Amino acid sequence: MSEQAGEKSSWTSFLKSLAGFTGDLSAMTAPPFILSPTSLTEFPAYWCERPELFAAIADGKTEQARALAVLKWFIVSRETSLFYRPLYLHGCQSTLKGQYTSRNESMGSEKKPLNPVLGELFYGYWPANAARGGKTTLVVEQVSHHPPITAYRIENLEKGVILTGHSAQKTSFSGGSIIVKQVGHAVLTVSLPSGETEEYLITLPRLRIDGLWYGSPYIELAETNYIQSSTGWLSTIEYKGKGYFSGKSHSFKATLTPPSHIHTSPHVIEGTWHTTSKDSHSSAVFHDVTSPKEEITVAPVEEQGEWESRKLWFGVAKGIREGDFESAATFKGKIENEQRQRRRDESAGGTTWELKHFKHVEHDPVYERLGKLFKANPPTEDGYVYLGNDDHCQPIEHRLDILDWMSVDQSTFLI
Ligand code: HCR
Repeated sequence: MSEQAGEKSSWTSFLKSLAGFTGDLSAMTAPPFILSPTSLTEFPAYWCERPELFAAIADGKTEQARALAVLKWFIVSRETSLFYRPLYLHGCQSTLKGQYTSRNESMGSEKKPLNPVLGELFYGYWPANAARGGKTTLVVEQVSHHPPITAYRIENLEKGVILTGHSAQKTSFSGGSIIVKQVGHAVLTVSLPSGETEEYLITLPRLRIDGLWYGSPYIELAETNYIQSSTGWLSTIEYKGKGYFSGKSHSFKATLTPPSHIHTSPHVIEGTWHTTSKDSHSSAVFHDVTSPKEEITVAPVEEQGEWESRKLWFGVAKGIREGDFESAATFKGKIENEQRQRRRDESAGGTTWELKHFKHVEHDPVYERLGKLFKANPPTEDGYVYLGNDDHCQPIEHRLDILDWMSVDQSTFLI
């Protein structure tokens, strides 16, 4: 059988195995040519490929300006309002473009990322510069294996902007597409010069993996997600594919509405999230498909610890990149066996794996408090509190402030 025919038949069997499937897609065996050499623990870096936009949230002079800056960082390719010219001058694309279309650009189609092991870590940073102020750091930890849950923390402490979140996925197969419900949320905090802290609850959109029948899967975002500010400003972001608002793939419409005591017309921003958008408060459209994103800086593999993603998966990733799938499978098998043994040892010894940077809490009070304002569904979610515990960590006083703000019992962390 030719290589192409072989790929076609293994893809067809994969599709057949998907029919009627619900659950954890990451655990499913996929044909080699659809495998990505990158672990899912690296994905939170997509939140910050435009570190200027992340930092610029702190520069907004009003509640409205900051809410718009958060929305811009989250989605908008380029701002059109004169009010936001300074941000536009930095040149930018959206976090969504990185998260959902970058594999198509770099690898030809969406791929299946490596399924992280419990305790896997990914660290990196974007260096300080004049435009973005301080260094922006990223700490990621795989906090659960079954189901896979990834917790992350992004900080630009000089600017006082921090993002803490976790992400899991529930997948099902329907109408020829894979439907992925993102479980989890993120909380962005901005420390204001007044000493107050502004919070933003960010929920996550659903995604659909289309193009399966053609063997070239790609992501389309669906339904709605919200960014609720503690100041009352709310962004509602609706996603549609071809044939709806603009008849284009990756279309969205974001509406930023003021709190009830402010009487101003909402901002309505429409466009396609991987290219451009337009704000109803002005009429200009900007394009920004050429501006280069900034890759995260990561320590060389030789300097990484054994739990760090690129070190842990080195052999597997090399095999996938070089098309040597036998060697990739051997290395993968070794990691999986080692993990199984670890779990057996833990249950024999009556112990459980201890997380390094995060602590699980049954209820995230920020989700519950801000979620009420837009009737979040579900009304409550669990969360992961950041503990620090490494070179990237902040002074203990700051972390205690956060625990206090999250109404978490501090004594738990002071043992
Ligand atoms: C669904 C997905 C794993 C999860 C990935 C998530 C949802 C992870 C959190 C990020 O913030 C955003 C994100 C982006 C990815 O698009 C999404 C992945 C796309 C494919 C992958 C499946 C488990 C693999 C499916 C296999 C296919 C390609 C047939």
